[in-house]
Amino acid sequence: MKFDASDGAVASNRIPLTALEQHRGFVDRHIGTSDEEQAEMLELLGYPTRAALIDAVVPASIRQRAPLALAAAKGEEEALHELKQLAAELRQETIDAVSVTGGHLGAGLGVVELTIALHHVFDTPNDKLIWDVGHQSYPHKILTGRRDRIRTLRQGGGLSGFCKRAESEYDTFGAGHSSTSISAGLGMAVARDLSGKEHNVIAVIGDGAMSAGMAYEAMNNAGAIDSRLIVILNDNDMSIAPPVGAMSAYLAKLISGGTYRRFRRFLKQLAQRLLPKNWERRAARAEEFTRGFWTGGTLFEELGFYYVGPIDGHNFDHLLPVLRNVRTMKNGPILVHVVTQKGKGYPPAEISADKFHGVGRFNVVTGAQEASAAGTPPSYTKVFANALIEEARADEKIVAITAAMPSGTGLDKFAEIFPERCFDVGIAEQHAVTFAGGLAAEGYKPFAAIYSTFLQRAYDQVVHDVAIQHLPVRFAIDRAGLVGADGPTHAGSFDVAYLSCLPGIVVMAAADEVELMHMVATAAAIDDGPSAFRYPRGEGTGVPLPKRGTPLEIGKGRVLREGSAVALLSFGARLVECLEAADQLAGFGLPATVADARFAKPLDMDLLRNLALNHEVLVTIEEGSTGGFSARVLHALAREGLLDRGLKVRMLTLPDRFIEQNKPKTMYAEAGLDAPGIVAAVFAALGKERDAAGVIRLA
Ligand SMILES: Cc1ncc(C[n+]2csc(CCOP(=O)(O)OP(=O)(O)O)c2C)c(N)n1
Repeated sequence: MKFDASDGAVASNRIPLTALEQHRGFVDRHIGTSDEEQAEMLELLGYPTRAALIDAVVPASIRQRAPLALAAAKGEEEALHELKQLAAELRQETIDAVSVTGGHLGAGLGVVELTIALHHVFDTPNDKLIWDVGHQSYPHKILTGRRDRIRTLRQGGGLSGFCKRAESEYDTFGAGHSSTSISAGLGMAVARDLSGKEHNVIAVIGDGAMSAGMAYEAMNNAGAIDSRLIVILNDNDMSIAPPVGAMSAYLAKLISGGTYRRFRRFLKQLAQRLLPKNWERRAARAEEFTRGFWTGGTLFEELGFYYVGPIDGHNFDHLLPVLRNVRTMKNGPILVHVVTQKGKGYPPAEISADKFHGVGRFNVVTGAQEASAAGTPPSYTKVFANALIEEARADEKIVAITAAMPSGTGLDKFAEIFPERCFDVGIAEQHAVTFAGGLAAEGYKPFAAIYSTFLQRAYDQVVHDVAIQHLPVRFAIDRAGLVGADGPTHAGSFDVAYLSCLPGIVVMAAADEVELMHMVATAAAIDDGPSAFRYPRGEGTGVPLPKRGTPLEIGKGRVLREGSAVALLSFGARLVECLEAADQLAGFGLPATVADARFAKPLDMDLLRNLALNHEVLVTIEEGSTGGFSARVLHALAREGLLDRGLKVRMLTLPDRFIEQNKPKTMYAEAGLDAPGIVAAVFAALGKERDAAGVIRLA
């Protein structure tokens, strides 16, 4: 089989992945070589060419250090060798799978050895292993019975891109949002103690996730409860972007301190000279060693944790003895500080700025990701960033805040131009909102750019620190509505419901990218209370963009098309579907008015009156849950008596269930929020149905 670098068809996934030069040389040499030549070269480069261990391995066999049936007869050295071979294969399989599905790559590559070591040492799933966020869990999924489905990752009907209890007994706690693992682990540890059981609970949390308040709340509580809980701090010195804050500096200090270097030197000597070749014995010595050797980690020790580390998370000689050691320790919470490299073993990831945190489909050989087609409209995120930059040029009080998502929110672009006016606060949405409140209290104009789903975490801060005090914090809410492959944990379903019930807030949704620009300008101009504007993931509609947005009249919608029978009232980016539905309805002799509400709060009462009084049917459409825009419309109609004349109202919202990952178009179709869904709702309101041939008949 051959690599074809031109079309990205990868005929074999067995690439040596130890160094960039090696990788490049390999690519050059492999174009046009025969299968035999390739096999020879792989052998020479040290890539495992023996029977694939990964084909047969399950956690139990990893634990026996005997992934191959015959391995029981082999020595310890051989077993360790097999774990290393397994690591190479697992890394390879992860790269190959993500090249097909897209998803989170760098984080998983960084924990390949750690994943194997954890399943090797602990009795999973009896011992409970919890992955924080879950974006690094692909190698874990491959090892725990899901290898055959790994190329369905993040696809409709496929494996989730995060840990999910319904998916496997090895996924002990669902995640997607960060920094929950220690709390969940502590709950499980206490449940174990209450029920008189003995198993281990292990939470793996990244240094980025360690920047969130929840992690400290959990550690503080764990120290007080003193239950036996193992926390593995996976420190790769990266969040999605480089980590920020004092904790990251503290961890760097621990790693650069003498302990880490001394320990590495000790183990190296142990491995090379001091002891016989038997690694079990070496490991046993290291176990003893761990008990008294480490110092440092004072912060964690003050919180009540027994601190172990830092240790090299890519070296089984280091990982296995330490994990064995902590497995047998009977005292309270333990924190094992493991140092890893994000993107480890895949040169294109290792050298990229974000270590391939999240990638689209890519060519395994070159690492090149699929580019969007030429002429694709800019993303809403990009339009937001550019619009905010323009506003900030005109008003020096404008500042921007992100909670560890500089590239995801587009604020990396803002920071390039206004480094002093852009703040990455870490994975700390609650703090981000109150921090913005403080800035607003002092006369600045903060834009807190936070995804809809992550803003959920900061709800009390929105209510208590911003809304009650009428502080003009502007919430730029990206990823509004269904988001596709990331699935229900990341869907932006609830923000309209949870924001528009707050007194004094202005809530907007952009129908297209020009509207988004206007809403950025509107929010900049609102200086007497909080405001929010939401916009979806992905590309805009391609409308021509002005240089700068124009502030909108607060609480005023717009009518795009007039019709006499039906009114379609859209809030947000389903407007395109409404226009298409109106076309279809016109074909059935049902002329429709199409309006864009722009504001869920305050509502445009003139517009509502007009729609309610002059149409037989009113359909509202939004990319959000019940209790949001439509609920407010219905409430207002009822209050004004506008329902009393028999107006037929239908409210199209997301259904009352979590929608699983798929292509956004499919998800919206499933939710009935596309043009056919809108047309069907109109027919249903009129008591008509469309038959299979598309002919309308009375129901
Ligand atoms: C509450 C919340 N905010 C933001 C995110 C987006 N997010 C996903 S992974 C990640 C970085 C995590 O860094 P770290 O824990 O160090 O793991 P790494 O990816 O470096 O392995 C962020 C910010 C999230 N999942 N949850």
